[in-house]
Amino acid sequence: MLVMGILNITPDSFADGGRYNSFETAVQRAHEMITEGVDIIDIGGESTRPGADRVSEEEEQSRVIPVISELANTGVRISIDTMRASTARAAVAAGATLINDVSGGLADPEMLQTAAALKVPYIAMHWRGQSKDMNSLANYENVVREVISELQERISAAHDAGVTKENLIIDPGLGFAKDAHHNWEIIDHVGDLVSLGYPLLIGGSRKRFLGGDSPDGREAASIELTKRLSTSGIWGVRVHSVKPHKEALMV
Ligand code: PMM
Repeated sequence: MLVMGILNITPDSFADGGRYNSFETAVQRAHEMITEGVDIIDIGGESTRPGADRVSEEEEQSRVIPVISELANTGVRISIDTMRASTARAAVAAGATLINDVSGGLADPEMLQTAAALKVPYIAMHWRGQSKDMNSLANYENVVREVISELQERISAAHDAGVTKENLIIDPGLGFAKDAHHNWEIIDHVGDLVSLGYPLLIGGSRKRFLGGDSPDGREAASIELTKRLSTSGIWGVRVHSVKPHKEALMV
């Protein structure tokens, strides 16, 4: 199971906003993660915390591209966390080798074709709308069934656009248009998602449903979640701290 380390180069991400918000601190954090054995570094320049405003394409790219270029020669796998085809394209040109799209191709009509043309793995996350609106979209009769069927639509759309099966990874998007109960239902039925036959990524690290009174205060619960998922057949976890998750998986 892979450990994807989060590097949010944003002033306002919910767990680590502002912490790595300069070129120097971001590159330093990436080198720390490499030392700790990270498998993939997921670099994002736009916060997706509930209620967040969008940033411009120029602002997003000016945050992430210099850092990706700087890290390209380290050999570490870099994914670009973006909903924009143009940012995905620029990031892959700079050295990223995976695209992580929290909108699963819904936010930018050019994204799926772009991912197919770039021939890099593409992560399609379950998403129902922009961060500003997502809390009001958390309505389900059967969250597991609906997330699976909406992900199946994104899988079909990705294949129709030319993304190959080998290059497609899926993610149920914990916390995106989902309340705590929805997230736990998904975790309880993670096997149903694995059964879809695509590598599955789970990003629960430091999210509110884990309890605790601050993102940092959810660290122990985040590691417990990784341990719980470690026997479920998932492909990877997307986490803020690398070393404790690698150690938990080794045990
Ligand atoms: N969560 C966030 C951002 N990007 N990408 C994927 N694939 N899955 C997630 O669950 C996910 C994501 C929000 O968390 P952050 O603000 O801590 O990065």
